[in-house]
Amino acid sequence: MLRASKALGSFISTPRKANILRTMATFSVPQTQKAIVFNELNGPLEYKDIPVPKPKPDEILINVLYSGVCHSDLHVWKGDWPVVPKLPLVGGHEGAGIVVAKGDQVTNFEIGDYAGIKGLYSSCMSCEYCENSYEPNCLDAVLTGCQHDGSFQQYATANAVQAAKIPKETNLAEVAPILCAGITVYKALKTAELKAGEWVAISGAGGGLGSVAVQYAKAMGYRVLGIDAGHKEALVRELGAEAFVDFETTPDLVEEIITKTKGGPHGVINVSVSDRAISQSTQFVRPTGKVVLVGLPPAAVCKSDVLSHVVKSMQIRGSYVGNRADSREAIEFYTRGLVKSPIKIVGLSELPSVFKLMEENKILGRYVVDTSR
Ligand code: 8ID
Ligand code: ZN
Ligand code: ZN
Repeated sequence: MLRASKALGSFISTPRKANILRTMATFSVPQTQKAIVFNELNGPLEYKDIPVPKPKPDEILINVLYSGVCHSDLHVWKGDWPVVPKLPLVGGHEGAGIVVAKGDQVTNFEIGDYAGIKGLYSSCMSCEYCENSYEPNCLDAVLTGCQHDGSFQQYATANAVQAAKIPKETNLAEVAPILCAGITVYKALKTAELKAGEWVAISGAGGGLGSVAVQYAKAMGYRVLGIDAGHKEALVRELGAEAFVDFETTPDLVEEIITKTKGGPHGVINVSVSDRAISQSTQFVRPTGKVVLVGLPPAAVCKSDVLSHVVKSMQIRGSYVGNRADSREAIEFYTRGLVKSPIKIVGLSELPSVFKLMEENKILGRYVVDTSR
C-alpha cells in the first residue's frame, strides 16, 4: 500500500498542487486586491486595485483563484437586459476558490474549504418559490456579478447558504464553468423531461453552456445533435454529439435536423444567443416534444406558429440557473468525471479581450480567468 505522502505526490496533478500551494500562501487576507471594475454600462473595464470586502455575518470570503466568463457577464456589462446592475460593478459569477474568512453565523463552511460562487447570490428563503425550492425564481433574488460584486476579483463575498460546496482537491480552474454553465444546462435538461435514448438538440453546442450541455445530455442517456458554426463541429463531436448541423451553411436547417433525428428531437436546449435559432427550434422539435429556452439574446421573442404548436402538442419551457440541489448534483457529475471542462485559461487583466472574442462568436468552450495575473 502507498504511504499517504507518496500517494499525494504521485496522484495530485500539477494544477492541483498549485491550488494547494496558493491556498497556504493566501490565508492571511490583504487589505487590497486586483479586480476588473466598470463604472458605467458598456464603459471601460478597469483592471485595478480595490479594497478586499469584509464578510457580513451570513457570508464567507472566498479567495477566488479562477472564474469562468459567461455570456451573461457580457450582457450585464453591455446593458442588454432590463435588469439594472449596481455601479460600480465587479462582474463574474463562476468563481472557484478557498474560504479564507467567514461571518459569525456561518456554520456550513470552514476556513480552508473549497467554495464556489454561483449566479444566485441569495434569495429570501421564505416566499412560496423559495419554500418549493425555486430559489432562482424568488422575487427578491439577488444576482452575483450584477447586484452583488462577483468573481472578477481576487476576494469575493458569497452568501453561505447559496455558495457551492466543492470537494477538496478538485481542479478549481476546471470546476469554475460548472458553477453557472454546468448547473444551468443540467437544470435545463431536467426541465426537458426526456427519456434515455431520446434525441436532444443543443442549439449553441460549441459555446460555454453548449459544450457542457452536450456532455450532461450524453451522461443522462440522451442522443445528442449539436447545432453551431462549422468550426466548432470537431469539439462538439469530441464531447459526445452523435450528429451535428452547421447553422451557417446548411441550406434547410429545419429539414436537415428532422431528417437526422428521424422525426425531430424530443427536446431542444436553446443556449445560443440568437432569436432566429430559438424560433427555428419550435419548427424542428418532434411532435409532443419540449423546447427549453435558456439563452437570453436582448429583447428576444420566441415565435411559434400556433397551428403547428397545437397540432404537434409541443411545449415551450423556460429554465433559469438551478437551485441548491441542482447545483450539488451538477458538481457531482463533474467530480465523478462524467463531464469535462473545455477551458482556456487567461489572466483576469485580459477580460476585455475575452468579451471581444465572445461578441464575435469566436469562443470554443469556456474561457476561465486566473485572478493572479
Ligand atoms: O439561467 C439561464 N437561463 C442562463 C444561465 C447562463 C447563461 C442563461 N445564460 C445565457 C447567456 O446570457 C447567453 O445568452 O445563455 C446564453 C449562452 O451563454 P454562453 O454559453 O456563455 O455563450 P457563448 O459561449 O457565447 O455561446 C453561444 C453559442 O451560440 C452559438 C455561438 O456560435 C456560440 O457557440 N450560436 C449563435 I450566437 N447563433 C447560433 C445559431 N443561430 C448559434 N448556434 C446555433 N445556431
Ligand atoms: Zn452565467
Ligand atoms: Zn423567496
